[in-house]
Amino acid sequence: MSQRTLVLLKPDAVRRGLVGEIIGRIESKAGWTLRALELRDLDRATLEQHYAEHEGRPFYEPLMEFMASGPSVALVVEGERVIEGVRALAGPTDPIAAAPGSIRGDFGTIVRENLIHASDSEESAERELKIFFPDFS
Ligand code: D4T
Repeated sequence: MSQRTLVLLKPDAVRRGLVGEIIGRIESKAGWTLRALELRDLDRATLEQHYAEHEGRPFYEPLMEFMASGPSVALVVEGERVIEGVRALAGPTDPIAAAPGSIRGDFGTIVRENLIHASDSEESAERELKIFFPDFS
């Protein structure tokens, strides 16, 4: 089942020069293709839409500040079961709990600075692709 997912390489990934490494892991999966890719500063309005479910939580404001602290890379990736697959490559939210071999497990230590976002369901992917790539069809 071919799908599309929204992937963000967060400001820590860009600052630390890990963009090539992370995109390389995604590109290496057979049959997955990059359909859009852009380095961009994420503005408050975009971040509010993206993280609406977390509004009011204690980590919300620090998360928003972090996500606006430098450019991110936004990508659309397409391929077989890519939604579940990129989440598996990323590993769980807490990088210390993430298995070695996963992106967060190999490179992260702090929950907030966990390097990558990837849509977690078909519904999320549809919603998030509209936020970040409204003109993409
Ligand atoms: P994203 O959405 O960025 O791909 O992360 P996850 O899907 O893995 O996790 P999430 O939605 O629960 O969290 C979104 C974002 O908030 C940061 N965060 C999360 C944080 O700083 N403190 C916390 O306690 C939690 C739960 C990390 C990712």
